[in-house]
Amino acid sequence: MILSKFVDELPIPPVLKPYRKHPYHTYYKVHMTEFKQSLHSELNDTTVWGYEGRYPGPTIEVESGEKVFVKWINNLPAKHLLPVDYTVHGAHLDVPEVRTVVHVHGASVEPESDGYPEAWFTKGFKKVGPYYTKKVYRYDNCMRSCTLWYHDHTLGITRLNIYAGLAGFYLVRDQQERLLNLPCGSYEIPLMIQDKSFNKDGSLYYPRQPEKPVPELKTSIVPEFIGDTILVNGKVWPYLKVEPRKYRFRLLNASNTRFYRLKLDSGQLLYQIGTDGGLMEYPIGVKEIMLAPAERADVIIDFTNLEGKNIIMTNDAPASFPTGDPADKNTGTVMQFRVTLPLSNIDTSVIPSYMGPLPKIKEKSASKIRYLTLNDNMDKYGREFMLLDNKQWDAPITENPKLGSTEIWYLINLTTDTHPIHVHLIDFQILDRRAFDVERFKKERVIHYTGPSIPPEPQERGLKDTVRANPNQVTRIIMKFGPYTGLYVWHCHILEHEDHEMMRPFVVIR
Ligand SMILES: [Cu+2]
Repeated sequence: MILSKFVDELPIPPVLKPYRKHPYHTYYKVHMTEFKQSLHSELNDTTVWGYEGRYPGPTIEVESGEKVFVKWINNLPAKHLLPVDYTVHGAHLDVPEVRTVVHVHGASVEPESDGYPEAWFTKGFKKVGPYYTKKVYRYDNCMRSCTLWYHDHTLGITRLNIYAGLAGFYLVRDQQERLLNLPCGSYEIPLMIQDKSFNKDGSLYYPRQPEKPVPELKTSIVPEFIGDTILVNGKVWPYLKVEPRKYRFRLLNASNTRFYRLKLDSGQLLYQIGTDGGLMEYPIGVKEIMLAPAERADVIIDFTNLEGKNIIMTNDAPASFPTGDPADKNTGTVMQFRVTLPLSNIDTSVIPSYMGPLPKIKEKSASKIRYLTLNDNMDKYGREFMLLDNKQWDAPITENPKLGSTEIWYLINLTTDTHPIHVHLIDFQILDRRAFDVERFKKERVIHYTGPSIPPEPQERGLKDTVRANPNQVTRIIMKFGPYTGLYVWHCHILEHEDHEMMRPFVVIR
């Protein structure tokens, strides 16, 4: 079933209103529920899960330094919307089927409020996971202005909870950003890009078995999920009417597995001004933007003098990445911009020539180097799965950085996939990527480089919390751990990998 393109208008999630606002803190309540929503006008309404009755959830906007408290409330039904595999870690039959815990991706928060995968809770907080500590999360928002997102992070069912709709934007603002005179108000729009597949009746399709089924299981996790339909802000192939002027878009890949290489079919440039962790030093004009799951790009698109034009945002990344099938005319199409609105005011916003300093972390400031492999392995059902440092989720903690210390992590990818590796709590900088001899490494456990050190791409030269670790390469990242101590996680953000052991705890120690 192929749906028509550009028949529905792009929805823009509303900004969430606080439950209470005090001079020194703000308090929100966010309910998770099941409901029906129209994802395309040719499709029956789809049962989804969402925050505050909508998918994607409302956008949470905070000021840098604002103390924010959020009570995340699970009002979901007891039965999951999607097929649960009870054999993956944390999802066994000894726990309730529907569990939630919320993580603000990219935020620096105390460990009790980070949404630890085993800190889950059920409806009414009736049952809670072993690491659950409290109902109301606290966010100090000590970051600079940046594009973050909140989403579910429950052990063993993250892929299903996010696919069901549990995701939304979380924007941090600050004075530095305001002084830049970027496009704002109705000219600043978040774009959450996802792929899904649908059954004929309009319900969400998520596979019950991999291509090579596991006969002894009714439901088995799949190694990847590749949808045949692209949605932006919860609408299939939407259009957006724009004025002939500059717009700022917060691009987010919130897909389970799919990567996007985004372009405009007009051939015009996208002006990237920010990465995962906020504004870059200088804007860069780029023809295409690569986004792995969970990566963000803050871009300005200039529609000036394009009155009457229709511009399509396209995607040409293969799925899975990088060796999977090429995008087709459906998955190669993301959304359409229609320059049909009259200019309501003179556009005085700018693409700044300089956004502000972003000091590089020096390699010699690192006190610890960690060599961490990305492996594939086989589980007891004969399913291929991916591991970090060849260890499963339950293995003893091995990454234990000291508070305030700087570390360099060598991500040594021995698999054939690109894995978007996400580290909680901190932002990092990418040092370089370098080709190496994988077979020799497997035999001798020594890195033999086969190519020169490749600096990060221009679009990655900013603060990052998710990095593409490509096959046959060592990807090096550098970061300073703090300001909190305690238990966090790092993981692959391909959700099917994350749920199937490609996640590890780490602890920041005093
Ligand atoms: Cu992965």
